[in-house]
Amino acid sequence: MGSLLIKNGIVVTATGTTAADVLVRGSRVVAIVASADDLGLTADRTVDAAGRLVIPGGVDVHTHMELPFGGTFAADTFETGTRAAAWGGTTTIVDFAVQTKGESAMDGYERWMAKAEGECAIDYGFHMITGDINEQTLKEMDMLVDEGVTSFKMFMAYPGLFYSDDGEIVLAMQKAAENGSVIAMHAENGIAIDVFVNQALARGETDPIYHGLARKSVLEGEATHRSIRLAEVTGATLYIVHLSAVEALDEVIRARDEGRKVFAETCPQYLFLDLEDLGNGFEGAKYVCSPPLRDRAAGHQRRLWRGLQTNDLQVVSTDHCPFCMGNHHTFGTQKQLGRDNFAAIPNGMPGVENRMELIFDGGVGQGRISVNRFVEITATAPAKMFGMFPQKGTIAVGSDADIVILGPNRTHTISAETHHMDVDYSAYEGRKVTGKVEVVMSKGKVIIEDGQYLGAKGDGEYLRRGHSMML
Ligand code: DUC
Ligand code: ZN
Ligand code: ZN
Repeated sequence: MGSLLIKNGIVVTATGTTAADVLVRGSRVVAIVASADDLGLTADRTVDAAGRLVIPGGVDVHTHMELPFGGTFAADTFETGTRAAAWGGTTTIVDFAVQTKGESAMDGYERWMAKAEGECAIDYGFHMITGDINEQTLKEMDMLVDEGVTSFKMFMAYPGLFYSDDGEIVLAMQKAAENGSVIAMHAENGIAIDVFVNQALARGETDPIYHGLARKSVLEGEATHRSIRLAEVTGATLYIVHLSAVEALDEVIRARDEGRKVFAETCPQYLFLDLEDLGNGFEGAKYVCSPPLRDRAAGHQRRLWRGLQTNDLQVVSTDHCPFCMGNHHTFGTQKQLGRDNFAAIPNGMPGVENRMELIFDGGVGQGRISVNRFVEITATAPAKMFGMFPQKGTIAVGSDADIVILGPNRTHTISAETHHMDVDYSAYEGRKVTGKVEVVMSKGKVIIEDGQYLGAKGDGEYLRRGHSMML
């Protein structure tokens, strides 16, 4: 691969904004200078970024390509999902490998490695979902850290599926504290939630809206509190995934005020959508995910934005886990599985392609956060949190040339007609956003330009992650 010069743009990182030229040689950034011309720097190719922002490629640390769930699979494969991510300005994902009950964690990891190998458009890493905590799994957690899987997702929800009880969580947290990995927690009290779910169904309340009403925000707060205290007694570093509720945020704020190693992400769906989207009969199935969308009037959205402003929330990821409303060409019927029973609707929604533009528009465009904070929460902090910085998440000499050129004033409308995710609806259909990803570079290769995908499957490589740098 040759050299490439990005000229005349405004280079934005988490810490600064400068008019600068960026020189890329091979897969890395080799110089950031005020004027390449003045220094006589040339390259095989020049890209003019005049009037546009030059930002680090997005890092989405929460995706589920091909996740088996509720009798089907998430609709995007590693091929289609990572390509869609690239279209939206994301150049790194961390997906979730799954250990099922009775299976060895290493076997689960290898299965997921095989699914992704040679398929991805962008670089990818894995967290491990530990679905069966036992002596062997605890040993395998050390082996996985050596493989670059330095974070383990546990579920306080989904009894009978991914659920771990408090004792299992303590054992895994003790191991994580010992080997320096991070526990990523799905914090909803699934045992209590299932009681409300079953009571609703017994009353004949089968529509998607009841998914939102049964999974009470207090029960997210309770589980968040419990996981924080379990992390306290074990010394583990805790990362709360997909935080959606004020009650959970308040627990995170309290823990951070106490100086604890507690971090949290939220997702665009909790910042832009709400409980009302779950209404409108079965149309609401599009928005069934867990935790559920929350009541806007109760202030959840407003508080989440404030959490991002105050750094009580450090990351925005997507929890991209799409299921079709109709039949998926490979996996068949998806959301329809729950037509008469909201509990049977596969949980999840699409978003990997929309995150950067939504947060730029709703965050920077609406004056809620600076452009530097935008870069921080979408790229730099996730890369630091999960041991990929400074290779990923910034534009610096020596970093991978994962770079996005974004037109800050270009407006477009999000739609399933034009998106690239392999799913038949958009959760943001018709939403007009200002700020458009125009050029995307992955490790020095231009993969999106002039409305065309120029990459190939297999461009993306496995990322052996290190330890978290957020401690
Ligand atoms: N939540 C979802 O909405 N989908 C997949 C898993 C999860 O925790
Ligand atoms: Zn989850
Ligand atoms: Zn998830």
